[in-house]
Amino acid sequence: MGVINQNQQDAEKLAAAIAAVKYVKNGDIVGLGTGTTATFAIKELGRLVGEGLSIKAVASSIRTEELARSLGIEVLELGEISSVDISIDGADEFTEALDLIKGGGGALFREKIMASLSKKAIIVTDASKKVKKLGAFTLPIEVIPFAYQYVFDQISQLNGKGKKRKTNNQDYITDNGNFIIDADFGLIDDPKALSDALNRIDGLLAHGLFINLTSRVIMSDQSEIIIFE
Ligand code: ABF
Repeated sequence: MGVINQNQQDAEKLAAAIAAVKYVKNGDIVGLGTGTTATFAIKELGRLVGEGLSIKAVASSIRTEELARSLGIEVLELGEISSVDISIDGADEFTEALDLIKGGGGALFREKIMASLSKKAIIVTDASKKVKKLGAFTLPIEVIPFAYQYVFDQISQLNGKGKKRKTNNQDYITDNGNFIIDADFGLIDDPKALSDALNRIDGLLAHGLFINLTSRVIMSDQSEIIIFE
């Protein structure tokens, strides 16, 4: 991607993030997502906290937690919270039905728990993430290491072409100490059916299909903010 396109995309991410942060109210427990778009929202929240906004947060990854604390945002333990007022997170793909693929950044399990706890789960994106059908982006699947081969084979039986995620030739390890399989299912006709089938595999901790977990997608397209809900 050229520099101009990158700048354009960053401007879109920032605009979507600022639009989403406007929904945060004083006293809210806010779920903080992971990724470059969510980072714009976290920085904006940090700025508002500096101006007196009073919120507490939960974080969907260790890097997000560190960033939030560095900006003066109080972060609570995700595992000790029963409900999140509003969460703001990114996505890798979304459809107008508000089905998502998430997990390109590797934080899908905590992101899914956070979305499940959220009264209002807002997704922030630039226009490049909107698709008619999910699946051009390979589906991230978090797997407990000793179940790796079993889960890999089960994914193959569902016609998914899996690949273990690597960084610098080493196995990618999630914040939870697990592997990720990026699985290519082609374009997905029935995301709910695939999600249900994956949920039945023992040892598969979480997959990146988010179905019925999103209240609203705020997409910035050039200078326009478009809301899907
Ligand atoms: C998280 O970060 C993920 O679920 C998704 O994989 C990724 C999106 O990142 P970005 O905003 O950098 O495109 O939200």
